[in-house]
Amino acid sequence: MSTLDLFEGLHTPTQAMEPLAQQACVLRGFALPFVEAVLPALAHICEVAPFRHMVTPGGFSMSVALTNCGHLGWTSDRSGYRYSPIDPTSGQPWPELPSAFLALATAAAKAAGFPDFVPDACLINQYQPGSRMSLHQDKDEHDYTWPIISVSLGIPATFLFGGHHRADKPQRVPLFHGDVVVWGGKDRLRYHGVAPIKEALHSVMGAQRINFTFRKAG
Ligand code: MD6
Ligand code: FE
Repeated sequence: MSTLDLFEGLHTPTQAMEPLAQQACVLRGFALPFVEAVLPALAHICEVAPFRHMVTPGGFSMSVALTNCGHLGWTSDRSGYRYSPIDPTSGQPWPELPSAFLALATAAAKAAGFPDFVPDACLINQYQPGSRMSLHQDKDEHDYTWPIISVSLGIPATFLFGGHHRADKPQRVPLFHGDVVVWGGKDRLRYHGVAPIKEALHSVMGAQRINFTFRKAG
């Protein structure tokens, strides 16, 4: 029996779902039943491909530290943003997408109305107090028909969910340990970001927020 089978049927359609837009929602606490299986897999990834602060094309170091797992990893340097099968730090392929990650991502996508989603990339972000992510669109993927699945662990964050123009005033969405945000379809290219993280301590994760964003990039 695979881990995927173990998680099958764990979630009921009565899951608390908060709409953000027509094809975007928050699934409160959706990741909680997966956390116990996800954390050891995360620890392994961090040994093989440690968190690092990447440099933007503009020459600034990102306040969020990141790593990846899955076939493709998102990277940034002076020459631009891109997906690559190779971790530029190690010269090796990114760690495989763990089965517990795959189970979580596909179950969340299904619950949000994207039953055929299978990710090939998982960008893992580590936010420390003061880290932020300014408003941006996720535009480096090949095919925008697939949604973005964003999983929050650890200390709280305020997710900024905007419109199709940078100047559109974003909704401010509090996110807590175990929450999952899904955006796809006509909402796939909305601007979004994360407000500066406040000092806090989480009983399991400590003084950090970890975010997974699952994509189909290739
Ligand atoms: C979040 N993250 O951390 C949302 N996008 O809640 C993102 O929107 C994001 O973390 C592109 C690359 C990395 C990210
Ligand atoms: Fe994003």
